[in-house]
Amino acid sequence: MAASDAREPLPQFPRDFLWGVSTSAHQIEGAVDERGPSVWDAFTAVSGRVKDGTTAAVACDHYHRYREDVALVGELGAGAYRFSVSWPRVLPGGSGEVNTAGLDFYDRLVDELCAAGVSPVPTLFHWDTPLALDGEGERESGGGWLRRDTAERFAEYAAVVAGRIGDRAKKWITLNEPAEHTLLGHALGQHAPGKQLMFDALPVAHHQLLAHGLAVRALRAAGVTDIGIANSHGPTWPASASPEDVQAADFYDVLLNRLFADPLILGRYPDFIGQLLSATTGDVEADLKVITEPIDWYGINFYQPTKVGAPLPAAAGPTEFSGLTLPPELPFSVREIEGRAVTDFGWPVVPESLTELLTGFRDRYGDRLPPLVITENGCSYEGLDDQRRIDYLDGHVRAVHQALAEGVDVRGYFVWSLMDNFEWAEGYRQRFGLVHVDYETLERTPKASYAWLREALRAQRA
Ligand code: IFM
Repeated sequence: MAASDAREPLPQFPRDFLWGVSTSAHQIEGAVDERGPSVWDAFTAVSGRVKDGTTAAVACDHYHRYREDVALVGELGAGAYRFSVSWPRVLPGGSGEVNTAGLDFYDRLVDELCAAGVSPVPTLFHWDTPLALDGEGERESGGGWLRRDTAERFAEYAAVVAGRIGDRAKKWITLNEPAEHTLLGHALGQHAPGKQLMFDALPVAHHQLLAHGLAVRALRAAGVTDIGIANSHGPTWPASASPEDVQAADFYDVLLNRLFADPLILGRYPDFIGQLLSATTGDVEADLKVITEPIDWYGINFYQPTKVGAPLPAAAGPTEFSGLTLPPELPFSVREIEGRAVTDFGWPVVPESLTELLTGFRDRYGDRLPPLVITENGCSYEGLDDQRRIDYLDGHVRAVHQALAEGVDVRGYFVWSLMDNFEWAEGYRQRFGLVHVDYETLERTPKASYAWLREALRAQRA
């Protein structure tokens, strides 16, 4: 008997708990010639930026194979499918003229999901900013999300998409992981658009938050009533009790856990962030009124906790963390969490830290905290008989249940990802899917974890 067969059945969740699977446009759609270019197309065209030298030009070819993929979601028994809409597919120039064929694609996708009994959950932005908005000539000097009016263009785009699929898609997400897009894409330059602005990247965070608030208004004006945002979070553990390590961990906690959550939930930035922003961007206080436009729930993408210590001596050089290269001038250093299994990405597997995160959010934000939804959780492992993915998911689902038992209002859980896909700067090296994709033939093959989840969801419905 395989180890997974012997495990205890998962505890029963509330009947209306939402179970889903997630993907994003740039990572799966392909069909690059049938949309406008995004910052990711420009970024991946430069040799050396993606570790295996690939691009997402074809990816999983989901644009042409979406029926097969929706059938896989339906057979899995998931109640919801979280996908992202490609802004440059809908508006190739970022604003203005709509690409009707692109909008038609999402229309067909939503119809197909509804016919399969799966709720469509669109995310409006998952990092693929139209290149036209970023501005080739402005790479270092202020295009894209460094510009305030990108937030206004985003709200116009939100209205266009909601006008077409808002009648059938009920649950919406404005942005995915704006922290990663700010820090990896604009501060460190290891994601698109490849800007290395360090702390001068902060306006990118503010403009994404402003875009979120304006999009919430646009969605509500289009009749959408169920809106959230997906932010990545994880407990931050100081490497020791020394004041230097605690201070460094606090700093990291602000960047990962509070930079976006505080303004969204409390209507204010963490202290030093607010001061830095006021010096570089417009009327922050007025914008915060837009940013705190009420949302119906708050999405958390969770993968791992992080142990953080004081910066290492500069002579130690750059350090590797989660596939990133961290420069020594950062005011913190990431340390190894010892004694835990790691995924193929090297990420430590610590399921109980998800309970810690969720109860910590409840403690930090109290009555101001909207209901929570786990909008992403998953792991990269090779192989079709992926018992380690089953272990990971089993442990994390139990951790969510424990948070429920401790009184945290969690309403849903989405696995990242339905299928293997283009994992950004890693290329196709990290496989996060419940379904294996052969990138030569594009054949889809459900893994052992898919069968496990199908049975788990069946048991939840029983
Ligand atoms: O693949 C990504 C996704 O696009 C955003 N959240 C984390 C995932 C795994 O790295």
